[in-house]
Amino acid sequence: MRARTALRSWCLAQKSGRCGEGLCPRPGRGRKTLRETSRKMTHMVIYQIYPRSFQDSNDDGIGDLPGIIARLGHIKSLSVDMIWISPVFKSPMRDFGYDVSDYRSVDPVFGTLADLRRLVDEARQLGMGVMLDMVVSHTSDQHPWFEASRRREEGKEDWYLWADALPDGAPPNNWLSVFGGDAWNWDATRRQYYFHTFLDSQPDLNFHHPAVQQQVLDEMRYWLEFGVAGFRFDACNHYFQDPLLRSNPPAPGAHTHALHPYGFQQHLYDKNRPEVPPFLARVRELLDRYGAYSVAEVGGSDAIQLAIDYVAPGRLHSAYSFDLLRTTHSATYVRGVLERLATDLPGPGAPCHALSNHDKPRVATRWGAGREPSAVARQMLALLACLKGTICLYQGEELGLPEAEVPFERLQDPYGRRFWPKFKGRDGCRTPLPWDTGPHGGFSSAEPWLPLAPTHVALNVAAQDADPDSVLNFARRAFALRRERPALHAGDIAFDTDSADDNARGLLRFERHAPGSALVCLFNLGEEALAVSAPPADRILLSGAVRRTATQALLEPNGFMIAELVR
Ligand SMILES: [Ca+2]
Repeated sequence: MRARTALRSWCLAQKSGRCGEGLCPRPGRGRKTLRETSRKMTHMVIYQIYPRSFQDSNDDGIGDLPGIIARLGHIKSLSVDMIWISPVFKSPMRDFGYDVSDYRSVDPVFGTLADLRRLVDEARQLGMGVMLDMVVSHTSDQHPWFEASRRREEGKEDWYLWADALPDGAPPNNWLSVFGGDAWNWDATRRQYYFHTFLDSQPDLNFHHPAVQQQVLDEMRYWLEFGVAGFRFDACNHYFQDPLLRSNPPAPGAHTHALHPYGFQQHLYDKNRPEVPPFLARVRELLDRYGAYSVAEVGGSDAIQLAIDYVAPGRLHSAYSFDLLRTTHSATYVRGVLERLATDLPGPGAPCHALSNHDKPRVATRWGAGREPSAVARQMLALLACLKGTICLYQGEELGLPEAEVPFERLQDPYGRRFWPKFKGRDGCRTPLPWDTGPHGGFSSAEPWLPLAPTHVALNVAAQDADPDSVLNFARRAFALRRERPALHAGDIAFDTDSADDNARGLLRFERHAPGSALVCLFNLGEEALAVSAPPADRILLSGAVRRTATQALLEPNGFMIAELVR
């Protein structure tokens, strides 16, 4: 029933020329194309761009929209369906765009609305959609809505979470900020505290207010009319807080290992609230009018369950947790995450898998155990290419970039500056991309906002493009294989029920099945070489770090093999 509703809505969008999904190879060919698109929404390949560090076009040391346009061919070469751009809205950049002061304009550092228009159009011509990063859990404190609210302007008094001080002047409860310290900041104008999950310059919107919900939906509608293909929803599980402002209970034992006191609490009341899913249903209703796509970011403990809730029927298309973005990567652990998603998320929504992003250390280092980053990267790219659901590739992952070391004096991330050196922040995965051997790796002729990592220079795109055996060309082959093989992009996933021993040895093994086709996918995530039975050579579709004997294949650490299954 839902698919039929979406079908009609999408066709209406086509008729009115408002189709913004950007994937239709022949706009106007209606229903068949929609069915193909709807199916594809369960297995997208998304490429995430952190625009400040992708490509600078005007030599101010900061990446921008014209820079992205100039490099669309690079993205297209990776069989990408969707481009997710981290925020380019107007912002004072306290959190580098994740603090929006105007949702309907492009920050001048990134370019103009016309540049974004051209990016959307040119990406669409290449068969790719452009997704914007909707950061609506909070705004910048420079957003006119917050300025009106702190003045108690009629109608906007309650658009944010305001609370009186306790008689002794303390904040109303024990809620803390993810970025450290109290989550309550005193506003001298209004003589009240306001709540902020992140920086004190990022006040949280009060989603309990009907006008706030409507306004947020209107901001989305603006961009859907503009023609974007969908949204990534930042901090999706932080939209609502307990209206009674109850204090969180302690998390037993966490005070011995959590980075800072935010981790000492069970976050029962300041996030993950039950009002989120009904709001997401309203979002989905809007998205379906435009055939638009959605991915939620879900953090915190048991984020997998939240992700499952957020992509239940009638809610969002997809969601990613941070469960594969942690340091832990044993075969037993990875299997547990994948199997739970496969079992508990039956569809029509799909999980989104990311191994790297702009918030976490690059996987080639994080899961590398000190090994050669390019070997780790190849295995991780092959793993991504084999996963059921949507996959998300972060800029530079296709080059096998290791995490960059950024010295404290060049650190930009406020989160890292606060907890240095125990926690070095997020700049190590945000450094500029190396494009060639020119100044600053061809990123910019000016000193970049973050330094280009010396370890990245030799891994530049031009050099890898010219080398058939490079990580980049491997990534192109891996994602082309995923696109060509229905078992890999749309098939079912199956794990052996009796493979716990294999998992304990470090072997992650699963099968992908589509009508008439079955593939086996093997990854050695352990520290020792592992022997597996060898399929005939002509059945192997992709492999790396494998030694063959007559009857066996030896998977070295970081070894992998994708082969047609012989029954
Ligand atoms: Ca620039």
